Amino acid sequence: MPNVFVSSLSNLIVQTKPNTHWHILGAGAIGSLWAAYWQQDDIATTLITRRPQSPTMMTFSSPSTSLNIYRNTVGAREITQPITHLLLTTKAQQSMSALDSIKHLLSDDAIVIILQNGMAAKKIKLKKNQILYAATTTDGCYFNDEGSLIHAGIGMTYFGVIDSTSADSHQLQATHILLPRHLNVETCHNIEERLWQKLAINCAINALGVKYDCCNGALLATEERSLELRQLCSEISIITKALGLGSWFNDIFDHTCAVIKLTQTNINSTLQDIRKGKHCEINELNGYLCHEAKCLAISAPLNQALVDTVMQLE
Ligand code: KPL
Repeated sequence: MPNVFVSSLSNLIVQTKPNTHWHILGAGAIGSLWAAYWQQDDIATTLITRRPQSPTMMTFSSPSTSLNIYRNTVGAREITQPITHLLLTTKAQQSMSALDSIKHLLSDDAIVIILQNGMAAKKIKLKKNQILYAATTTDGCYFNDEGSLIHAGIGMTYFGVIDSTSADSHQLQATHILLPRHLNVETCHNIEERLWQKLAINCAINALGVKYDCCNGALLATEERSLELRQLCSEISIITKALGLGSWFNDIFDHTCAVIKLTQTNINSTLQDIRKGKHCEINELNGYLCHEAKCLAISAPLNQALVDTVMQLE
């Protein structure tokens, strides 16, 4: 009865609080959010960043709590102990180089979770006994002007094994119990499809938001824009269906409208990057989709035009 064994083992681990130390590569809002929730569970965390700062206290608020958290950032060169548990939350285009900078520090049986937009997790190769998970989230969080961390939109995170040969479902459950208890995290047996769902929504919203320099809600504000969004969604649907993805991808326009209604006032993450003069994720979003379309000999003129528009602005 392996399941019973695993579930009682899980309880034991929860009760005795495993002595896990999570390193988080990428000290932006989402990495800091996970660090804050782990601290609530008394789990040690270290944020790895290119520009480490002296340890500080900062305020963290969510709809149900407000507390002071300890913020500990280090540069990769300062790490001397092996990294056994790693959460990677960098921008998609930085994931490979970020991971390369700490790969030599990963223990031989390290657990690595990639939580970011896009499909970069598929390109990552680890050693035989290291386990790679991918995750996708609808949590919304940001640093306000005073530098406090705000968990504004309580969402859902799914995580699963990207390469099904690298871990079994017992390992998935065993990792699940190590994740922050007060975040909504669920295991997922088809994480690639979940990542594609998020990618499809990002391909539909983000570049169009940049084109019109507007918040998400404004993409449905006129009939013309709504029609443009509908046509874009139908192009995304043709490509994703050709990739063999499931029935969710028949109604990308409806799913996108639902997300837009929930996030009406959001400035999407690509537009935020463009406004801040930063390198954005367009190549990992619509660019990646165009690449997949090309491999299938499908044309993707609407997505390609958006990639070109955003690249010019960048
Ligand atoms: O994920 C997002 C993003 O901004 O990148 C959406 C869902 C579009 C919300 O703004």
